[in-house]
Amino acid sequence: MRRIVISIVIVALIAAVAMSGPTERWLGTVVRAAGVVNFIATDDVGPWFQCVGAGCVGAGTQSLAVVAPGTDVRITVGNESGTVHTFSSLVYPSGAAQMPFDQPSAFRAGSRTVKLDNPGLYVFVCKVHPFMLAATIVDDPATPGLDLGDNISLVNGITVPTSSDLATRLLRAFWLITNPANYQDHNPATNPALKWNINYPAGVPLRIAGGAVVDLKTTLESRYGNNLAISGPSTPARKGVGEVWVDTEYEMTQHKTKPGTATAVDASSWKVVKKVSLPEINMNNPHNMWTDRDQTLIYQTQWFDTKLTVFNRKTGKLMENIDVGEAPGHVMTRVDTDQVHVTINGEDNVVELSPGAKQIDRRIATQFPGEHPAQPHAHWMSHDGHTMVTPNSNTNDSTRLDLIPGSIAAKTPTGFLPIASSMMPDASKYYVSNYVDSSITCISIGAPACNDGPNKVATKTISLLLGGTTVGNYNPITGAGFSTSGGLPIQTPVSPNGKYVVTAATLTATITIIDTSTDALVKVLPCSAGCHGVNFGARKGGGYYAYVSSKFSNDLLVVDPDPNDDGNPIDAQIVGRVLLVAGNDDVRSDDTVSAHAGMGGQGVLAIPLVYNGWVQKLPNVWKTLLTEKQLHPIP
Ligand SMILES: [Cu+2]
Repeated sequence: MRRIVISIVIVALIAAVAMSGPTERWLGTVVRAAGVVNFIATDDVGPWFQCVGAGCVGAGTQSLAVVAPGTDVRITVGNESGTVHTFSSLVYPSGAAQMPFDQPSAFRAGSRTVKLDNPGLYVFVCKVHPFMLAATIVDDPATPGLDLGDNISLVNGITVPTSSDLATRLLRAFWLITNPANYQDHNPATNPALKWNINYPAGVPLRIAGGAVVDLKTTLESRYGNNLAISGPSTPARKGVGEVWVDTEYEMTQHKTKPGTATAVDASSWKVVKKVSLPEINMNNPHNMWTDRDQTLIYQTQWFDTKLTVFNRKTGKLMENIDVGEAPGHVMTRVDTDQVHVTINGEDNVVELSPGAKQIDRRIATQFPGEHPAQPHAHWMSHDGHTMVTPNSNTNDSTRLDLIPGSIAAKTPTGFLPIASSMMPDASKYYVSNYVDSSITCISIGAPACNDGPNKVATKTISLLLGGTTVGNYNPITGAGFSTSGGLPIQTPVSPNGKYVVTAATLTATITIIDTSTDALVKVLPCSAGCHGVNFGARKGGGYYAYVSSKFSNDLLVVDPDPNDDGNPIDAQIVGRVLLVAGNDDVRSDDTVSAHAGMGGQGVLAIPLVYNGWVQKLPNVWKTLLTEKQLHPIP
């Protein structure tokens, strides 16, 4: 009798498991938090917003929660991070209550909480460090599958069905970004098959537009494939001049707890020759670099800290480590004084430091009194050192600073989350990349200089994603044109001769090129996962290379933007791929790489500097390596 009862119980249990289906099996580990689900901000690669405790879902990411309607989502910034952050809506169910969520400024310590009432997908981003992501699915237990909702809205207003290509592209990007195991390894020594796989959780049913229930992994793999072939390294046929430095911001070394190294590539041999990790200061997320007039010092920002760091380019020796403010973003020098300018990305100003960054000379506000802090990211400086422009990631505008008096000359609206900028070599106009809007704003500095058909206009918005015919022609519903557009653009330098603008777009993993004579998008090239940084260096014998780094990849692309030197970038092409991994050759290094080798490519700096204003002030030893035209980039 007793045996029979046990048998019946076992049969009933087996039946229950069989009937529950994949949803409940996957959700078996999930606590549908009824109170609060917690994320903490970290400086660690992948789980930058790390989910902790009840409601977190271990699904190949540490940044996802599944909760019941009415659950609070809480972000805490504490000792796990060295700087300030925001926890801001990027995506939410269309029309959801309390959305979009944001803060007036980035914060250093404490918590912020928002209640999620409506079922659907919510993605939060740090507006200072926009690769920091957290996702929460609010699931109505009464419906089958995890509720993504019918439509999602981006914080800039774009609304698409959850069945659309854009919706699943964003899901794919979330799994890529938050798990370093999903990054692209282009090194045949560690990835002999040269395949790239994103590990999606299996058996996760999603309830999408119209109530259809689809499997997450099956849907993403049928739309975008998986275990895809990627390219190994290749050497450009023509040499470059000098060195190319890349912030391999995610590379871990043995004697540091914080990620990041600076990697130098010799532009003649195309080999990694130096890696600087500075374990003595636990260098934290080195993000962007510049050099002094002598091309001897490397100015290095620590984006998840408060320091500008200076080291000797030849020896790697630490020279200075100076407190400048929260989340120092980008750094450039002023050609007339050789002073150093750093954006304080977590705050409301830029700092001007003495040559060598031995002391802070001035602090210049990036907004008017009473306005929200601008939180400026990648600024640019003019050829004469008198003008600086900032993209203000917190206020959706750009500031032009007159550096002689240290005052604001103009503020101009941009698109959503402006992140990087660059200026024409004659300072006639400048360009700002708008991250969420996937566009570039052209802004005139004096007389109208932006081209709109036959007319000169004060400002112009150039879409990199939508509305184009042969390029910039993405259809967010069907996905057509994705690889010939630029989604989520970041660094965007103008070529030293002022002919074109090369932009790294991270969502599409593409490189877009704008012709400055028309201010139109003319060319799109493929990039690597997390395409991020661009800067120009000298091509040996004349012309330029654009060097392009990618965050979720360990390669540096060498782009020849104008192979026939006619000033028209329509023939631009990728001519080489350099591994940012230290090889077996002699590499000067101050620590041993322990994880994420060569990953996290962000700031790019080519030595010698080739931009108008800087190139004329190079030491003679560098000038002799350049052509007359390179030494005088504009007539
Ligand atoms: Cu942040």
